[in-house]
Amino acid sequence: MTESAQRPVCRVLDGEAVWPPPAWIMRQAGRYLPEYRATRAAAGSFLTLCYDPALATEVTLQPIRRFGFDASILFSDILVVPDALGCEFRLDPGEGPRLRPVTSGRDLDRMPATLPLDRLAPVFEAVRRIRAALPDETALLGFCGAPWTVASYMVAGQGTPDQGPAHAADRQDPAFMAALIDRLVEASIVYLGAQLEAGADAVQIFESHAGSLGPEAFRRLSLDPIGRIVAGLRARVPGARVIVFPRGRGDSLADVAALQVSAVGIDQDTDLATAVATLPAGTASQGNIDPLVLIEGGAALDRAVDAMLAAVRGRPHIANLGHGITPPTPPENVARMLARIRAAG
Ligand code: 1CP
Repeated sequence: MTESAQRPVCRVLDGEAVWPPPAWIMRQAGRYLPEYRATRAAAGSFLTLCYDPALATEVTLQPIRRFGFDASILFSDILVVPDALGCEFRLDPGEGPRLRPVTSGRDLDRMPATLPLDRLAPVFEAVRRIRAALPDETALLGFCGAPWTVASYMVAGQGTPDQGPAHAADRQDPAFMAALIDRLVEASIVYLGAQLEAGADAVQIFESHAGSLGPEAFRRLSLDPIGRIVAGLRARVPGARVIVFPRGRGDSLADVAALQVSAVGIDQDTDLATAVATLPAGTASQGNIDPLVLIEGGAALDRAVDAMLAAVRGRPHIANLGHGITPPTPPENVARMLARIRAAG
């Protein structure tokens, strides 16, 4: 049995410049894969996939079997946390996620004070099963959404282009927004801690909607709460490896690194060489190939891979996209990208 610390992704997260860099891609289990679409159709609903340990294990392993990525990410969603808090997450065909909105202190009072872990037991069971089924050298990543990103869905009851409803709630009732964020900080510590205890090697915190926050709000609603999650998690699970992905915040990566994270995720709108120069030597980077170039494939993809490799040579890096893979991506382009990374001399 390989020790967790020997898995290449873990070595990078522990600060080692592994070469060629290990690779996985965000949303690697998903609609671009015919086997995912088939399993989802048979399951009937997205939430069944999330809450049935056998099905969650199956779809998590599909991209590992097909491509042999260096990391596997638990198949679930950031919105299972609000679901467990009573917000009734739904994803109907052809629509985005829907939740029962939480817009006031009174709504918060109706929510359980602490995250009901029994409701999420199938997720932890999936983590145990995935770890048991994975190749020894493949790392297993757990995840959650950062408080601001999750709060933006909870306040609106759905996805929004600019997180307008959450910004309005923060302006009109900052005490409510602070209390909602605090609740999510506590829930995230407990949730990620349980994923690590079930066998995840590391966790990623997705701050997908960091880009719409101004500097003051970014510090208050994103950086500070994420910092409290990292510290709280390490108090519970010493040495916990944490990747933070502050999408749209290429200007603030050093501030994110200062939260003592293991790695900072970098989106495709950020110049990789410039970004990594702002990180401490021991803080790993992750990213940042453009998902659109992965759709295109061919020579354009080869150039993007080479540019990524050139920007991170000599430092701890995990090869990835700058955001999630999208449904029109030909799976053979993923294989081409991985082969080129692995051939890097
Ligand atoms: O089959 C389908 O139609 C479901 C599409 C889908 C999938 C495949 C959703 C609904 N969630 C997921 C899985 C998922 N979501 C994973 C699985 C692991 C993997 O990466 O393979 C992860 C990590 C997430 C995380 C997630 N969910 C984020 C953060 C990352 C990101 O992409 O920015 C966000 C913002 C969500 C919310 C969500 N869930 C689903 C969708 C389509 C969305 C975004 C919708 C929106 O904002 O309108």
